[in-house]
Amino acid sequence: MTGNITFTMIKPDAVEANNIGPILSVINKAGFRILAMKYMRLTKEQAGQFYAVHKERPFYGELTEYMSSGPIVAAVLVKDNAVADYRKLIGATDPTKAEEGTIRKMFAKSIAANAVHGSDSNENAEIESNFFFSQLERF
Ligand code: 3AN
Repeated sequence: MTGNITFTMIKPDAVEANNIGPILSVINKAGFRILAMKYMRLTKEQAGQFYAVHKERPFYGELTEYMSSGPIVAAVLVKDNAVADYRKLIGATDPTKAEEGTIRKMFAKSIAANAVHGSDSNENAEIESNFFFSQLERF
């Protein structure tokens, strides 16, 4: 394996809109390799654990409610400079501010239902990947 890892989720709004395939296609075409992947639904408690860094933010309740409202796809991606390149590919948190061609511009519905998650640092990419995947689930 060469390159760095980042962690992503395809969020409930994008799953509901049948956009798993189109989003994975954009990810692969941008040069990311899928190291691990699963389709699952988080409980509200698990979503709360995952987003614990945002506990004090006013949108924490809404965020954990939303992230547990339906199934998600969780995946670990590999590429050189994975974290920064993936943040660029997904675009701004607020889809109205996301650049043309980014995943959020193409698929996100709102700032809360913004289609995908992407790690914001190498350290968080490790923590988030370890939250979802064991070594036996990485290829
Ligand atoms: P990003 O996902 O771009 O790293 P963060 O880390 O600031 O953005 O926020 C984490 C998640 O919290 C976002 N993906 C979004 O779903 C949600 N979120 C962020 N800001 C808001 C907001 N103002 N209102 C509702 N949800 C928000």
